[in-house]
Amino acid sequence: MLNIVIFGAPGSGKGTQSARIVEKYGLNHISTGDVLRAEIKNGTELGKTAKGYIDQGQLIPDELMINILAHVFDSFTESKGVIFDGFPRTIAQAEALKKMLNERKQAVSIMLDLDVPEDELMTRLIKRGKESGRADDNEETIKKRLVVYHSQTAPLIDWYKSEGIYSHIQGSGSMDAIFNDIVTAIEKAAK
Ligand code: B4P
Repeated sequence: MLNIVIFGAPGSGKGTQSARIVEKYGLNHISTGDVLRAEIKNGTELGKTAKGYIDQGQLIPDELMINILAHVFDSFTESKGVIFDGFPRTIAQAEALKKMLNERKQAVSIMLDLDVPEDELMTRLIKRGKESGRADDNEETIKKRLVVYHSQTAPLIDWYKSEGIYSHIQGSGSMDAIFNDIVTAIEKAAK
């Protein structure tokens, strides 16, 4: 099983690179952001709850996210492995992911940290907001998301370093060059 955590600040390219990884390695893909946006679109109770947090640039509560994750994970059959895109975003989520995989006799193989300078993140997300109309891609909310990233999510870098599966990826540059670096890191981890 090749289980990958793709990590980075908002707009670092997690979704973009996940699509390429899925295509190359035939993995299942869990994007917690996509799951939440689908719930919002369908007007479910979960979607209504999630919208309140997302529009404020906040994270959805851990317990809710962890339940969603286990539910999606268990829906995969005969999987070659899973790419976790946008999960975990807190230490509590990382611990829950480790426990969930342990219970299924699995583990995370590698954590890819897409590192992008903050001014570039802002430029990318404002552009995405204009193109997609995503409500959380406006300057005010992006600033809040970056604060949340630094306080709640970035501590995972040290957490995964201590697990021995951390891999730094330069996340600025061409999408192809970034993908090449990702493939090199995955192949090294899979040896
Ligand atoms: P996500 O949907 O995970 O989105 P993201 O972090 O904003 O973007 P991503 O890194 O995937 O960037 P992308 O590839 O699209 O989260 C949204 C919200 O959901 C969160 O703020 C939170 O509220 C909630 N949420 C999600 N997961 C949660 C969790 N586990 N716990 C609690 N809450 C959770 O790239 C961005 C843009 O840059 C795109 O337009 C792309 O085309 C462009 N781009 C990508 N790579 C580029 C490159 N190399 N050069 C130039 N542009 C590039």
